Amino acid sequence: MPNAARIERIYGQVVRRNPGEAEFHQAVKEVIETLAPVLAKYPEYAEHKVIERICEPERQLIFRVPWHDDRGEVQISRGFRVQFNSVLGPYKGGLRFHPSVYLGIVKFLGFEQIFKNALTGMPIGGAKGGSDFDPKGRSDAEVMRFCQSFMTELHRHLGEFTDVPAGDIGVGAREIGYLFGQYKRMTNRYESGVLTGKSPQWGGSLVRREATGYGTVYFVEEMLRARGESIDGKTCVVSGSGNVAIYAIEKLQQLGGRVVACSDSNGVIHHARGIDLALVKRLKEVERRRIADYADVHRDASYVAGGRLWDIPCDIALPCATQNELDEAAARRLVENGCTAIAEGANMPTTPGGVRVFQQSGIAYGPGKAANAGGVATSALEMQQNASRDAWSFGHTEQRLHDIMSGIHRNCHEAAAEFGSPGNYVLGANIVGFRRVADAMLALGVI
Ligand code: NDP
Ligand code: 2IT
Repeated sequence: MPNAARIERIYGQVVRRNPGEAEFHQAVKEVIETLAPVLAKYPEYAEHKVIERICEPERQLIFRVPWHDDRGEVQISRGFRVQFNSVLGPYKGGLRFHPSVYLGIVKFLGFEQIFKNALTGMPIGGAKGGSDFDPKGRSDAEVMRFCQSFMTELHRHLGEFTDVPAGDIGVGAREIGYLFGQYKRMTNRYESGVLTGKSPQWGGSLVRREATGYGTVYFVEEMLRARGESIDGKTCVVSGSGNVAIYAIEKLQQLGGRVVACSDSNGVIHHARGIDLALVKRLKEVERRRIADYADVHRDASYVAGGRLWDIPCDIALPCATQNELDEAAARRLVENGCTAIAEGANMPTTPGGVRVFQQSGIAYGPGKAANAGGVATSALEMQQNASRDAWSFGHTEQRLHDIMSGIHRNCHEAAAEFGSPGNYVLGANIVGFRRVADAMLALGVI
């Protein structure tokens, strides 16, 4: 069977076997539609049904998470962990707490995570999890009780050699603390390496908080360097105002970029003079407020509820909020306005139509599984420190992150050229990530 037809058939099977999971279908399609030239060069992958096996998670957990709210009422949330692939190492990937979470989102994220983690070159498999629990407006005590109930069920499936969760949307150091506390209590073990994204005060790695945002900007730096350009003096927009967005803004500013806009799910802040990052950090990290409040402090900034961030002219755009936040029309707008580099801090933030626009325009486009891999790579560095009972300095860890991002860029760049599409980081990332997983699957037999 011709390889294009084989891939089409596999995609059809994925859609039929996983009904109603649109994001998962989208993520699978985006990867496997680039793999025909790989199957042509390495027929053993088709012979051993490697793609078919990769598309089926090794294990999927769905569980009840009952908890008491502050009024004493019982609430019932749904918990998920999809342990997708463990040929390269223990399952690894974040937990997302957001009301939109359902199996299709967890599976898309877990599927992406397999290839992203392979790209880092670290010994980590792919997984994702989370809950439809909405932390917004919940007290610390409610978040703690929820996390304790979530871990009471999940702990039996985790372990430093089995499955190592971390943060994602709605899960940061506070939640990781409550989750770790309950894991420790349930197992009677101080097993630091079972979760990453811990506070550096009790086993976390320096730079993990900054890693995804910093890494995304390092990836931009490399893409621009390959074109003889740099970040210095460039106008930038960053979507979101959470963990990834904040540290992407910080690194852009350190490298001379002028960040003029950021957002949250309610609206957009545009500050032509440059975003005041200390204020964003205070509002979001300390006071847990909305980005709208930024405009109360800076009267020369504008806040537009439901605004369109991607309409703001820029040289560099970093989607750092959520999936499918940048559609075809937005992509056209960015290109028309002269944007020359996009890197995805978020997972799958660009719709397939948007990706086509970027690819046809020839601008530098770094897909999430390469551009945002710095977060999970630094999680793997945290695991390494925990395993050796060591704690590295900020400078040393940041240098390791920088080297890992340069390496990912180089590998994707070279693979794209090797397979006849120079500059196509989508192709490069998919091929490098896939081949690492596929070769390990061949070596480990039919499992
Ligand atoms: P946070 O929870 O810290 O921040 C999320 C940000 O995105 C907030 O500004 C939030 O706005 C916005 N957002 C979330 N959901 C939506 C939505 N449905 N529509 C519009 N805006 C939304 O999460 P992170 O910064 O950690 O994660 C951001 C992205 O980066 C996600 O795609 C995540 O998967 C990805 N990522 C994260 C990594 C990490 O290490 N944390 C690693 C690699 C990728 P609001 O407050 O209004 O909800
Ligand atoms: O999407 C991601 O890579 C993450 N949310 C981080 C995963 C991790 O294990 O650090």
